[in-house]
Amino acid sequence: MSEEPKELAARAAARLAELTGVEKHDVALVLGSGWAPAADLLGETVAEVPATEVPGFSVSGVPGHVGKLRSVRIEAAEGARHALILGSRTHYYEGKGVRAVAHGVRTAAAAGCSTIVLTNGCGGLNPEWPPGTPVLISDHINLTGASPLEGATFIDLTDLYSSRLRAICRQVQPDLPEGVYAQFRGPQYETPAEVRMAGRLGADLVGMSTALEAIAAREAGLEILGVSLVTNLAAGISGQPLSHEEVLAEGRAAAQRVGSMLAEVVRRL
Ligand code: 8IG
Repeated sequence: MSEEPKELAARAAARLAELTGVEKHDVALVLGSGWAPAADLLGETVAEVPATEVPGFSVSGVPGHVGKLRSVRIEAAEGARHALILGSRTHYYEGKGVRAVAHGVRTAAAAGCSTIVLTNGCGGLNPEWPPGTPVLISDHINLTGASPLEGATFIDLTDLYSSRLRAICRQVQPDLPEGVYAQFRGPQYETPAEVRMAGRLGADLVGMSTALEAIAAREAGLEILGVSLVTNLAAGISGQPLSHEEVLAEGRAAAQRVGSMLAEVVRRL
């Protein structure tokens, strides 16, 4: 029988403490498509560890997803914060199962984090949000048909994306819009009809990662901040076809602005 997810996460956290020399982390950040450059703006890198040296992590097959775990020190008024940056995320569409998808989040909790910042690159449905617009996730619609939870785990998902943390973000950047994130399984982008469907269901953003991670994070007891970067207008919204290269380029351009905002948010947690 395979190892239980919590036990694997505990082993990963112990190895991470060993490799980084940081016994306890306070906040974890999962950096999605195009967000990697934001890591450099967060603070002082204390240690960088290839994800492959930590139990349960595997190499990502997606260009732009860096398979590194980084410990970053962020100076704040009340003392330093230790941020754990998860530069490698496993997507559900990779077919490695929901345990692999949730492992980073569970490791963050086992490493001592009480807060997790889930970022992603996504498609936007609102034509007034051009590529490069950061959007706070206010809620999600899980269209994957999957769950990271096993067994009769009837957890509550009210205020899943913490209104307290969203308010802190808006102290830092008052004009930040919020929206509902719909997770599709992927890896193909949506058809225009699927994007219209998502809009009618109440979605403002479409992506392939964050909903399943947020569910796992809530189960693990983490307070969750979700921030999407609109890297492209969703299919059919602009009439232009989607390209992964465009997505990466938008992320790089926006990383500067959004990275320093996130650092300031972490200082205020
Ligand atoms: I970056 O348009 C990125 N990720 N589902 N749709 C979905 N995921 C995405 C998109 C998009 N852009």
